[in-house]
Amino acid sequence: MNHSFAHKGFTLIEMSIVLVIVALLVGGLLAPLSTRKEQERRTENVALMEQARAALIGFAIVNGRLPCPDTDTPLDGLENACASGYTSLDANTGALPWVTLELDTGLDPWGFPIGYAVNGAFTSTTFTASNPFPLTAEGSSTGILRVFLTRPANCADDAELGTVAENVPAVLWSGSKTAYASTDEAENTNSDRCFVDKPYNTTNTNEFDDQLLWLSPNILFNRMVSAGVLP
Ligand SMILES: [Ca+2]
Ligand SMILES: [Ca+2]
Ligand SMILES: [Ca+2]
Repeated sequence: MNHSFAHKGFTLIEMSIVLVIVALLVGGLLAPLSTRKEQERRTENVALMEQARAALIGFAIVNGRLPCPDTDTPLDGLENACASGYTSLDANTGALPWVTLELDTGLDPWGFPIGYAVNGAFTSTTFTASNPFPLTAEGSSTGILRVFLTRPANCADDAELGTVAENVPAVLWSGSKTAYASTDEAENTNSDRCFVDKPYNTTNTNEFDDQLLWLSPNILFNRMVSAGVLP
């Protein structure tokens, strides 16, 4: 009796094996799905920031200057006043002034505000012969926004190696999905004039998923000259 009964259904061991196989299959399918979803967000984020960068150039052509960051709490999307010159390593950092730029949103695909830093020299309302467009601001040391491959030992040191970009008028960045505690990501949230941009990395203690874009002073200069808004 017992013998034939045992073969009418699954034994506990058989059930366990089936459950393990199902769990493995579902897990194997879900992992690539979440990876793909994350990659979609990253692609969408770059498109958002590229749109913001284009809006910055348009704003500069119309107004003869770049906007200042939004620094209100809570953010209202409108630029706040920023310093035109620099006396320290502090930068004009805050959030993208998306309302001032007439953009749909100032949030990245993870729901966090897109960061925006601007060199105050480019927020001057009028560039004249005595106040020229600061294409060659390199060397004045303070106030110039710079992007590095890894966190510089000294943000003030112009001789730091691994410079990706220097003398950029504006930097846009997103912390993306995770606010990692890596030192390179910390460089992007400490409100000074130095930033880090490097390849996506999920290795423990060296994580980096921030996304950055910056405005080339040469492209901005070229577009403003083409539009006839520089002296
Ligand atoms: Ca504001
Ligand atoms: Ca991050
Ligand atoms: Ca920094």
